[in-house]
Amino acid sequence: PDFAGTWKMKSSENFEELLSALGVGFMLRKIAVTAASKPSVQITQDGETLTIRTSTSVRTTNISFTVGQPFSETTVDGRPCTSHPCWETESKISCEQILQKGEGPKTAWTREITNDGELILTMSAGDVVCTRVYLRE
Ligand code: R13
Repeated sequence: PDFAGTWKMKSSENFEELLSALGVGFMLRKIAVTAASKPSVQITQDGETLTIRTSTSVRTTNISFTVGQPFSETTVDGRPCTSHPCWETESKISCEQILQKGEGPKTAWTREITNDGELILTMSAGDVVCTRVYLRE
Protein backbone atom coordinates (compact mmCIF):
# COMPACT_ATOMS: atom_id res chain seq x y z
CA PRO A 1 0.00 0.00 0.00
CA ASP A 2 0.83 3.64 -0.15
CA PHE A 3 2.06 5.03 3.19
CA ALA A 4 3.28 8.26 1.61
CA GLY A 5 1.84 11.55 2.71
CA THR A 6 1.64 14.16 5.39
CA TRP A 7 -0.35 12.84 8.29
CA LYS A 8 -2.14 14.43 11.23
CA MET A 9 -3.16 12.59 14.36
CA LYS A 10 -6.84 11.86 14.93
CA SER A 11 -6.64 9.88 18.17
CA SER A 12 -4.17 8.41 20.61
CA GLU A 13 -4.66 5.83 23.33
CA ASN A 14 -2.27 4.70 26.05
CA PHE A 15 0.70 6.85 25.06
CA GLU A 16 1.35 7.89 28.67
CA GLU A 17 0.90 4.28 29.86
CA LEU A 18 3.48 3.22 27.27
CA LEU A 19 6.03 5.68 28.63
CA SER A 20 5.22 4.54 32.17
CA ALA A 21 5.84 0.93 31.19
CA LEU A 22 9.24 2.03 29.88
CA GLY A 23 10.08 3.64 33.21
CA VAL A 24 9.86 7.29 32.07
CA GLY A 25 9.33 9.49 35.12
CA PHE A 26 6.42 11.86 35.76
CA MET A 27 7.95 15.14 34.56
CA LEU A 28 9.41 13.90 31.27
CA ARG A 29 6.26 11.88 30.66
CA LYS A 30 4.05 14.96 30.96
CA ILE A 31 6.31 16.91 28.60
CA ALA A 32 6.35 14.03 26.11
CA VAL A 33 2.57 13.49 26.28
CA THR A 34 1.84 17.17 25.68
CA ALA A 35 4.25 17.39 22.75
CA ALA A 36 3.09 14.09 21.26
CA SER A 37 -0.53 15.30 21.16
CA LYS A 38 0.30 17.53 18.18
CA PRO A 39 2.72 15.60 16.01
CA SER A 40 3.34 15.92 12.34
CA VAL A 41 4.25 12.83 10.39
CA GLN A 42 5.67 12.89 6.91
CA ILE A 43 6.23 9.67 5.02
CA THR A 44 7.87 9.11 1.68
CA GLN A 45 7.94 5.71 0.04
CA ASP A 46 9.83 4.08 -2.77
CA GLY A 47 8.57 0.53 -3.14
CA GLU A 48 9.35 -1.22 0.15
CA THR A 49 11.60 1.58 1.37
CA LEU A 50 9.97 4.08 3.71
CA THR A 51 11.23 7.27 5.27
CA ILE A 52 9.21 8.49 8.25
CA ARG A 53 9.78 11.85 9.85
CA THR A 54 7.86 12.38 13.08
CA SER A 55 8.13 15.86 14.51
CA THR A 56 6.94 17.48 17.70
CA SER A 57 8.02 20.65 19.48
CA VAL A 58 10.46 18.75 21.72
CA ARG A 59 11.56 15.74 19.70
CA THR A 60 11.85 14.86 16.03
CA THR A 61 12.77 11.44 14.74
CA ASN A 62 13.69 10.35 11.28
CA ILE A 63 13.81 6.74 10.22
CA SER A 64 14.45 5.16 6.88
CA PHE A 65 14.19 1.44 6.29
CA THR A 66 13.37 -1.26 3.78
CA VAL A 67 10.83 -3.86 4.87
CA GLY A 68 12.73 -7.12 5.39
CA GLN A 69 15.99 -5.41 6.35
CA PRO A 70 17.10 -4.62 9.92
CA PHE A 71 17.90 -1.00 10.75
CA SER A 72 18.94 1.12 13.71
CA GLU A 73 16.53 3.44 15.47
CA THR A 74 15.62 4.35 19.02
CA THR A 75 12.77 3.14 21.16
CA VAL A 76 10.14 5.75 22.04
CA ASP A 77 12.00 6.42 25.30
CA GLY A 78 15.16 7.12 23.33
CA ARG A 79 17.20 3.92 23.69
CA PRO A 80 19.19 2.73 20.66
CA CYS A 81 17.81 -0.49 19.21
CA THR A 82 17.96 -2.69 16.15
CA SER A 83 14.60 -2.99 14.44
CA HIS A 84 13.29 -5.80 12.26
CA PRO A 85 10.47 -4.63 9.99
CA CYS A 86 8.41 -7.25 8.15
CA TRP A 87 5.04 -7.49 6.42
CA GLU A 88 2.45 -8.83 8.85
CA THR A 89 -0.27 -8.51 6.19
CA GLU A 90 -0.19 -6.89 2.75
CA SER A 91 -0.97 -3.54 4.33
CA LYS A 92 0.68 -3.83 7.75
CA ILE A 93 4.32 -3.56 8.73
CA SER A 94 5.29 -5.11 12.03
CA CYS A 95 8.60 -4.24 13.62
CA GLU A 96 10.28 -5.83 16.62
CA GLN A 97 12.98 -3.91 18.42
CA ILE A 98 16.06 -5.36 20.13
CA LEU A 99 17.87 -3.04 22.55
CA GLN A 100 21.51 -2.43 21.66
CA LYS A 101 22.44 -2.49 25.34
CA GLY A 102 20.78 -3.05 28.67
CA GLU A 103 17.41 -4.50 29.46
CA GLY A 104 13.84 -3.40 29.33
CA PRO A 105 10.37 -4.50 28.34
CA LYS A 106 10.03 -5.98 24.85
CA THR A 107 9.18 -3.18 22.42
CA ALA A 108 7.71 -3.18 18.94
CA TRP A 109 5.61 -1.06 16.59
CA THR A 110 3.22 -1.69 13.73
CA ARG A 111 2.07 0.64 10.97
CA GLU A 112 -0.95 -0.20 8.87
CA ILE A 113 -2.99 1.49 6.15
CA THR A 114 -6.67 0.70 6.57
CA ASN A 115 -9.23 0.33 3.77
CA ASP A 116 -10.46 3.85 4.42
CA GLY A 117 -6.95 5.22 4.03
CA GLU A 118 -6.10 5.85 7.67
CA LEU A 119 -2.70 5.10 9.15
CA ILE A 120 -2.75 3.15 12.39
CA LEU A 121 0.42 3.15 14.46
CA THR A 122 0.77 0.87 17.46
CA MET A 123 3.71 0.96 19.83
CA SER A 124 4.07 -1.64 22.53
CA ALA A 125 6.18 -2.19 25.60
CA GLY A 126 5.59 -5.52 27.28
CA ASP A 127 1.79 -5.87 27.56
CA VAL A 128 1.05 -2.18 27.09
CA VAL A 129 -0.13 -1.17 23.62
CA CYS A 130 -0.48 2.43 22.50
CA THR A 131 -2.66 3.00 19.42
CA ARG A 132 -2.50 6.18 17.38
CA VAL A 133 -4.69 6.86 14.35
CA TYR A 134 -3.56 9.29 11.66
CA LEU A 135 -5.45 10.88 8.76
CA ARG A 136 -3.97 12.31 5.57
CA GLU A 137 -3.66 16.08 5.79
C1 R13 B 1 11.28 14.04 25.77
C2 R13 B 1 12.46 13.57 26.65
C3 R13 B 1 12.13 12.38 27.44
C4 R13 B 1 11.74 11.17 26.62
C5 R13 B 1 10.76 11.54 25.51
C6 R13 B 1 10.06 10.53 24.86
C7 R13 B 1 9.17 10.79 23.85
C8 R13 B 1 8.94 12.09 23.44
C9 R13 B 1 9.61 13.13 24.07
C10 R13 B 1 10.54 12.88 25.11
C11 R13 B 1 7.99 12.39 22.35
C12 R13 B 1 7.57 11.36 21.53
C13 R13 B 1 6.64 11.49 20.44
C14 R13 B 1 6.27 10.40 19.74
C15 R13 B 1 5.37 10.40 18.59
C16 R13 B 1 5.12 9.18 18.02
C17 R13 B 1 4.29 8.94 16.83
C18 R13 B 1 11.11 10.17 27.56
C19 R13 B 1 12.97 10.50 25.99
C20 R13 B 1 11.89 14.96 24.70
C21 R13 B 1 10.30 14.86 26.60
C22 R13 B 1 7.50 13.78 22.15
C23 R13 B 1 4.79 11.68 18.08
O1 R13 B 1 3.09 9.22 16.84
O2 R13 B 1 4.83 8.42 15.84
